[in-house]
Amino acid sequence: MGQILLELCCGSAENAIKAAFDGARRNYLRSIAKTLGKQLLPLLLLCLAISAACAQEAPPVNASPRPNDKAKWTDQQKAEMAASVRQEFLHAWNGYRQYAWGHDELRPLSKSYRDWYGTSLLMTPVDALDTQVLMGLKDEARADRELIDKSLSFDKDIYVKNFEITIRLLGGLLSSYQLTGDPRLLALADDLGERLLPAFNSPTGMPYVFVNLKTGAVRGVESNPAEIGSLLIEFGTLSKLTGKPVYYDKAKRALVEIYNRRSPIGLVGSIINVETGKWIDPTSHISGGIDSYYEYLLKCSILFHDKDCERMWKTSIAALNQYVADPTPTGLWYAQVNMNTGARISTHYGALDAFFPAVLALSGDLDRARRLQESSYKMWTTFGVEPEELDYSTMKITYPGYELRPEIIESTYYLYYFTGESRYLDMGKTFFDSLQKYCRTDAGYAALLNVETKEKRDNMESFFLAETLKYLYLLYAPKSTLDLHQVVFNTEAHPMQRTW
Ligand code: DMJ
Repeated sequence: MGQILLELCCGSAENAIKAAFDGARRNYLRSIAKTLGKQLLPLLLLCLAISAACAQEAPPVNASPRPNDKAKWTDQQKAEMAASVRQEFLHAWNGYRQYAWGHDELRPLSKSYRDWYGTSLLMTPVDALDTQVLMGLKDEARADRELIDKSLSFDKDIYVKNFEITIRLLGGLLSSYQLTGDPRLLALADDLGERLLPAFNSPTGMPYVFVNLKTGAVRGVESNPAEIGSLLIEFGTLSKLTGKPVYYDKAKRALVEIYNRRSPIGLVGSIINVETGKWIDPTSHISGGIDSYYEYLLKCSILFHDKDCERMWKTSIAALNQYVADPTPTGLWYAQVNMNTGARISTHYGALDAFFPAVLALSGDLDRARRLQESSYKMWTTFGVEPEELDYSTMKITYPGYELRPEIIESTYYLYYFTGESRYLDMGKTFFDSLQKYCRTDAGYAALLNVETKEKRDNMESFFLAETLKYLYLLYAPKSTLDLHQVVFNTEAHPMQRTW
């Protein structure tokens, strides 16, 4: 009985102490005690005492920031922000059109282009198309679709990264198909899906890193949970839209296989061999290399009503919050720990980790989502732009670049959607102002080599148009532009609709 009480009361020490000192709650407890009789009172008092003891042992935690809705945004102000973001999207797209048309990416400083595999797969046009549709850029979307129809071919003797091609191209083709109804986009997605399938032919079912689009040959046995477990939104949607179960089955098996190799405390590591199924690096975290594995567990449970995914998500988030979450006196962060013991390895957090408040918010955990978003915001405002990574115990930068990443803005969008608090509109403005101030060039937008010196890098990743500016636009656009209750975004911000 004592043990049950202890677990009951220590389950959430923060909530317990809040409740214990909350007046309304006290009255509620009093009325229960009155109703149920005096025998229960000692039990309840014991419970409160244990709660308080547990809370004292827990590390101090910043109180959840409360909404600062004094300076509410008017519809007019939001519309103006959305229009400005749309304008900047056009600026970047026009740079691509002028200097990189038909290629994968714009080089915004040298005003040239880059192709990932020596030949173009139209990464930027495919990644950017649904943003154009959502922004109502009809002429741009039409020209983009014509380019894709005329020049995109996957019949190429090149080894491509299964994960990147899936989230950017397969995801982009599918969401644009759903938004436009253009059957050519679905046909391209189906062709691409068939060519990627051989990647899954490993002894474990976990995909190889690279697959040759023409021959189906594979290579790359050392992979990670994100690249193995973030394929089901795209392959699953393709499966539903084409009626071919093989796509769903292969991607789902990969996700389950990586989950099945979690440690006894429920965590996954950083690197695994897809042939032997043995972990090579047991470091667990929520950052790049693992991040979207967690995201897809939750999102696939929503998009496909997949009960296995729901169960796997619940087990995983409990382990993450028990061992990886780090509620410090300066705020909530997520650290690096050993997947088998939970022992802390380092205290790094960065631009990629900043996706997690979005996932927490989507899961209904607004308290942690808010707190973690405050930490991400601190990471951004400390330097004027967020670094790729810092050590949150010292706030010293460990990787100084900024790749025009979207995650912090993605989380801002989710938090605004679920709370309606104007704090998140304010945050979005901070990000937009910094982007314009430090990353804008006359040909588009450039990554930063160093967020302290603000020196630029000759790179504009396709996700800047697919994600960063899309989430920023949706933050201020009317809700009717896209209702988050009707779609699930893949990890490249391509919205999938459940039409089946
Ligand atoms: C994108 O390609 C995706 O969001 C991926 O999940 C992580 N990295 C980039 C953006 O930072």
